Amino acid sequence: MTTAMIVYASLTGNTEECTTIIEEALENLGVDVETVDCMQAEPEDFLDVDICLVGTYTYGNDANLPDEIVDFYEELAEIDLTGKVFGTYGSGDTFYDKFCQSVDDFTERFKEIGAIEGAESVKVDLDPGEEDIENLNSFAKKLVEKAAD
Ligand code: FMN
Repeated sequence: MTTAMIVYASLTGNTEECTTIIEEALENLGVDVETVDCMQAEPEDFLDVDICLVGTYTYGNDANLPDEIVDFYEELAEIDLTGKVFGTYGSGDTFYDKFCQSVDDFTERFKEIGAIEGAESVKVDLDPGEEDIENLNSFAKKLVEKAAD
């Protein structure tokens, strides 16, 4: 059975909503999914699954990572995920210049540690609408297909 772990950060619930959509999509595709809040997650746990996901919002004056996910981001650099499939997603606000910068930061970090981008990241403007839901479902499907390659 294909396995996945989703690590997420969400302050006002938008990224959490995206997380639930992805979790359900993966489960419907027969994937065994574990979803963990970033404050409870350890990067090493990604070593035990086929698909690694991070969902995060973007915050701060300079498009900073949310405070609660900084440790996870830094510790992620210490592990080797060569050959594992990853996907990133999150909510932001197009009002800001650096829309969903934190999603891009995690994409880069995963690439640095050897993981393979299984699907292009999904960036959602505030809460997920109909089109976003479709994108999140197709994101989940692509990740599963890539993991089966
Ligand atoms: N969104 C961005 O895309 N880029 C930003 O630089 C950014 N900075 C923010 C700074 C502040 C002070 C606040 C309140 C929001 C900012 N946002 C930014 C918007 C949040 O990422 C957005 O509200 C998001 O939906 C929150 O996700 P959550 O509901 O999962 O917490």
